[in-house]
Amino acid sequence: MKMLFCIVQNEDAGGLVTALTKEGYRSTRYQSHGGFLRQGNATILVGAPDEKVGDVIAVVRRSCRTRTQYINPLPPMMEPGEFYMPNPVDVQLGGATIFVLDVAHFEQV
Ligand code: 2BA
Repeated sequence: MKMLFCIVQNEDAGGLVTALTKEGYRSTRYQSHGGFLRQGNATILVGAPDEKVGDVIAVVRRSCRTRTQYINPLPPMMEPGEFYMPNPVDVQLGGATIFVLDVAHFEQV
């Protein structure tokens, strides 16, 4: 058995959980935050048999899309009297970041 950690954008999380459920996969949704942008995203945990990992990833691929986000970089160190006009830079987000881990033991009691 494997555990998939799928980090996705909030906008895609609801649709992904719905699609997984429709395909017969159970999932758990966590609210999480990215370390770089410090913005909310969602982490979806999916426990699945080894042979279904590709299928789960296909569902994630169908449900999540890439978006561009514009951010203002931090201002540089400046001397008094200098003026800084930030130029927004674009950052590509997603579709999804997926980690697949081996599950040593699984049981429901
Ligand atoms: P964030 O850490 O907020 O990163 C958001 C986006 O910023 C990333 O999109 C990437 O395009 C960019 N980015 C991240 N770190 C960067 C850096 N050091 N330099 C330049 N650009 C950087 P994604 O790659 O699609 O990642 C989306 C979210 O997935 C991340 O949000 C983070 O929450 C998670 N993630 C991605 N890679 C991870 C990893 N290796 N370990 C744990 N979480 C990861």
